[in-house]
Amino acid sequence: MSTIIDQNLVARHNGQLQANLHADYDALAGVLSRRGVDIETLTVHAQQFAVALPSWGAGTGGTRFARFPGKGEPRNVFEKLDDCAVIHQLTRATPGISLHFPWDRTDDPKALREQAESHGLYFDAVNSNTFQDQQGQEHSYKYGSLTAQSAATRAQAVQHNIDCIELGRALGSKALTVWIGDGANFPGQHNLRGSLERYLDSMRSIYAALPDDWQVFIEHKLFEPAFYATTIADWGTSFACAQQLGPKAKCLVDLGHHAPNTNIEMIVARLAQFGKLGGFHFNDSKYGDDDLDSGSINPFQLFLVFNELADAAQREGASFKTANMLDQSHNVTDPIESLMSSAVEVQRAYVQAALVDRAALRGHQEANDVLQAAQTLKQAFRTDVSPILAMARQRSGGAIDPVGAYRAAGYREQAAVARPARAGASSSGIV
Ligand code: LRH
Ligand code: MN
Repeated sequence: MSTIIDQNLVARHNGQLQANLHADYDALAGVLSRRGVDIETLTVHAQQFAVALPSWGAGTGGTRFARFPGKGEPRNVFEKLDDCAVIHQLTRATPGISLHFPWDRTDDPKALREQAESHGLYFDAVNSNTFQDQQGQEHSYKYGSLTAQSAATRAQAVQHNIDCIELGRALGSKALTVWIGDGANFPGQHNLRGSLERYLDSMRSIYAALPDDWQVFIEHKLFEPAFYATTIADWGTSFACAQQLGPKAKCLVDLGHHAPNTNIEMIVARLAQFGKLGGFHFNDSKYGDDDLDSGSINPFQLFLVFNELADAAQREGASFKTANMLDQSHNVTDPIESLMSSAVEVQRAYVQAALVDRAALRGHQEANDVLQAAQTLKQAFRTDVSPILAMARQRSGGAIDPVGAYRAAGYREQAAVARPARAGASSSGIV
């Protein structure tokens, strides 16, 4: 596997941190063994963790007001891939990349696949885009895409999704994520039932085009860009549609797509119970779809989501799998640093959830010992598993301190030289 950053530099950087890591690791091993937990089991568990990177997160993001590009912005999908390779080289937790079409369209998927495989990377779910109009596009999506009144517009949107499946197949992907912004801004603008009937009709055509070993993920979102009624606004609508479509249709939970204070871990438990939990777009938010770094605002919620995944895995065994992806917008940080620290925060929640004493928890629940039940969860969340995450990275050939090693390597400065900034004022929009 070829690496982008000099692996000797990473080894030297690890060398400076080795002794402290081992001291912290041994101390934590002591704490956990008093709880009857073998730290080595958790470190192996951590090494098995993987979360896919959003290609669109490799560049600086923005809002409708403005986007302030950083230095050395990736200018095409191949440079986004290089940046993702750096993130995986240092965290060893992000082997998958989720592409977005047409933002990542390429005429040479073979070369893209070869570049990815040369860095030990693969392509996770691909994302279609019928929430923007492309140059020369015949029918506008201003009034909707898969739910548009115009049959020609719907057909165009369906065909785009089928094209995404074809491109995804050439790249080795096994799933399509369909998020549409379709909806209404005014009561009366839409017949609410009619728009969902048209959605299902369009999705049936997309479903029919799925290869046997593929899945389609329906991504719900409460609002934005529609501000009165979004066609796929919540997990209930997404679930009902996935049921209607068939076994290859599952629901994708983007953590930022809910009203404030929504109990997202309960949505996860419900979708898992009914066999329709397909995957996640991890991020964090305080108000709306803020697309902030995972675990940066509400790490306890992230832990509770993984606690539900651990419960489902205990019930269903190794066959229980979800497609885990990040979906974030990095407006004021170096995207590579944010994606590295976010992948580590999601991995942290995954390991903390494995620390939950599930037998004790069930005992307290069955005995209605409310406080002990709550404390059993909190004990796992309060446990600082950083030494386990760092040891897992080091044993997998990564960096004990990914951001430290990245900065020491001067990758961003080199990219700024190799990728001269495009002149012109700052634009707006998420990418
Ligand atoms: C919609 C969304 C969706 C992507 C887009 C970049 O808000 O979460 O997953 O297609 O962001
Ligand atoms: Mn998303």
